[in-house]
Amino acid sequence: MTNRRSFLTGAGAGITALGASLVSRAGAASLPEAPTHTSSATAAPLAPTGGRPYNPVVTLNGWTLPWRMKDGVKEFHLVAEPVVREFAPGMQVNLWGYNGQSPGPTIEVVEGDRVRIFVTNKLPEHTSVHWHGQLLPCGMDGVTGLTQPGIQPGKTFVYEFVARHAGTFMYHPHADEMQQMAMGMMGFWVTHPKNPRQHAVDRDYVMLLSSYDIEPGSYTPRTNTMLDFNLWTINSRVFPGLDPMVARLGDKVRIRVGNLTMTNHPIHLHGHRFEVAGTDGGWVPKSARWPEVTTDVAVGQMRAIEFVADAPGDWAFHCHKSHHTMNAMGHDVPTLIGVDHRGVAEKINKLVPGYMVMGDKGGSMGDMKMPLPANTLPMMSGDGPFGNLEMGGMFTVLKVREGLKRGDYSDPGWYRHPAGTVAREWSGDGAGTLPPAPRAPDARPAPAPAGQAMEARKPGAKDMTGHEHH
Ligand SMILES: [Cu+2]
Repeated sequence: MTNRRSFLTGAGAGITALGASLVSRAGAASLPEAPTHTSSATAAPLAPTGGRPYNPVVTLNGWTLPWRMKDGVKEFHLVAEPVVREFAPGMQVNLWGYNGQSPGPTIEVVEGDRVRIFVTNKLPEHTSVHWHGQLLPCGMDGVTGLTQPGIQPGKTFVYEFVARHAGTFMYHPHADEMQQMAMGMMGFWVTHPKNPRQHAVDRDYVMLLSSYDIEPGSYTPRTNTMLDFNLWTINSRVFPGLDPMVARLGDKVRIRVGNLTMTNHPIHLHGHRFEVAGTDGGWVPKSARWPEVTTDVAVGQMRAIEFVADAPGDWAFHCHKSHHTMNAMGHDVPTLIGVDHRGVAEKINKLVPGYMVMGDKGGSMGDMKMPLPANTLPMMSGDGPFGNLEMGGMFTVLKVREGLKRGDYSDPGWYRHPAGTVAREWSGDGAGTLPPAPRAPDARPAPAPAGQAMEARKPGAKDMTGHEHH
């Protein structure tokens, strides 16, 4: 398998065949190999090696699972196991995933394919795989206790069904779900149309949204967290660890997003209008699509957006919840904008040399270089061509360039703006001699002068002058 794959970076490093070592000799004779992948680089699209032709997708900072064809059935082998995932350079996390990665490898098949998936459990507890969105026999739905017993540690189960309709899907455990998904167990699934010209695009990116609660300086998510996650990831990576999505000027681009976090994500793209072309149930008829620049992806949903990359540049692509584009932070802190700390800081500095006032001018960390615990990331970071991007989490960049080669996904570097097209400091008449900004008004009531009692009035009550208030 390894020699068929080429990588944007890493040249195939990180793939090893586990296959036979996993199972008994008798089992090995019938089990397909289970390739693993430990690099967090974006793998090149995996061209089909048999069966009906299709246009393969690109899993951002991920990869696609190779298969073998046996008697007309596409056979895959997933191994549920503990993995180490680099969220961004400087932060490694202990997760659970499939075949060496979280998320697991993307599975790509064609409408009408008969698919057989072997699932080997190398976790310390039972698991199962639910094929989210597929129309399949009930007993293949992967719900522990309802449609099958859990797959015990060391055991291999086999699922088999026909991929009945084209579209965007996911897979994840339906066993001890809160823990297993909080540890990163999930993967993407694309069923391509029978006719490769139908719904054809030039570039087709896929990503899963997941979230983690990892105390700064530690390596393993807290899996009992219900809502208060502190790392919001695309394919278990955070900015600046996410690769850019690259497109050639004029390319038709699809981005498929699946949400397996515990909250919704309004996904926003700059500089372009897109249409939601696919949902959980399949393709949206052309007459029912409408233009958007942000689309909300609710919990458990998939959305496929499509647009023509008609604007050269480096365009932000991100979740619009601003705390989802930051990395881990202590957030039990008051808002200090407008508070005058000067006297306080001087006093504290006598006791604690080096004390730094934070937040009185806003939250920007742009100029601060604070010591961080080991294995964590700055809250807002990422160097851009104009300085610190002050972003983290669910953020990456769509890079649209003229004259790229078809199928070239390598990072073209930062956009070179045509002269006179970049916002700049105004230096006309009067610049530098502006009056100081007025102080912002304060919503709190002025304190009552000493010795004078405060009067409270109820709406509708008569005041001392006899007028009625409304
Ligand atoms: Cu979000």
